[in-house]
Amino acid sequence: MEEIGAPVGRRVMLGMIGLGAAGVAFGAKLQGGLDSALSAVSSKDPTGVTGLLPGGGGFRFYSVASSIPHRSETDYRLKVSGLVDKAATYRLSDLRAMPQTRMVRDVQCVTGWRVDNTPFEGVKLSHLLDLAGVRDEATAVRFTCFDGAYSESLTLKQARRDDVIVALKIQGQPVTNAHGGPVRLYVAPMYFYKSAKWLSGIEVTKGVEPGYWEHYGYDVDAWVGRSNGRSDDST
Ligand SMILES: Nc1nc2c(c(=O)[nH]1)N[C@H]1C(S)=C(S)[C@@H](COP(=O)(O)O)O[C@H]1N2
Ligand SMILES: [Mo]
Repeated sequence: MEEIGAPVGRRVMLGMIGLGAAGVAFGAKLQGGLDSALSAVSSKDPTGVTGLLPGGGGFRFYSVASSIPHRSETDYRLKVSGLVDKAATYRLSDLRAMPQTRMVRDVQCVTGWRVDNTPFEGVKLSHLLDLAGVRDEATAVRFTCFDGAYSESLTLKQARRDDVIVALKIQGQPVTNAHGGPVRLYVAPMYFYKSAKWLSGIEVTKGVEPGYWEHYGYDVDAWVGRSNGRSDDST
């Protein structure tokens, strides 16, 4: 088993360099478009892209897109498709009517910042997969976002874990627009880059398709380690 908390490997370092470059590019555009809550971008931040949000509960803001995409409560849609028997498109009200799971876990970004004991609430991804009826030939799930830029993926086994949810609330409040609202993914046992913001698509696929940062060298299997409430093995 790989050691947890070991120094970041070469591939992760490459990923961080990629993050820095993208962050600077975004940082420049950030000044123009975003609301005042986001203008407090920290110049000390090595990535250049993060800022502590006032009232953000210790969260920083990340986006690879050049502006914050927005969907109103009524416009929002989540499409479940791919290798399933029953593809479906859900509204926010549909998701709210499903069984809700609450869990309190640590948020850990691969660049180092963390927010301890953060309550997340939403629908288990496994519930949505069960409703869709996953076909035998499928082995993975791909997530797409309405920012039109980001994507992530998990193996089906990872996706079916109890601590992977389609989150509607963070810290007891609806997920804010900046943090990926109205709906984002939360993959508790993995680094936060797996937790796709502005979730708009869940596609069941034949194999794992590496996500956005994984093209820059981040690990596809992004386990944080046993420190985050995970006591089983990492497969
Ligand atoms: N759509 C989208 N999701 C994303 C990202 C992104 O750039 N776009 N960044 C990821 C990374 S690296 C982190 S640390 C978290 C940051 O979430 P926050 O902005 O709510 O703190 O979102 C993850 N999900
Ligand atoms: Mo991150």
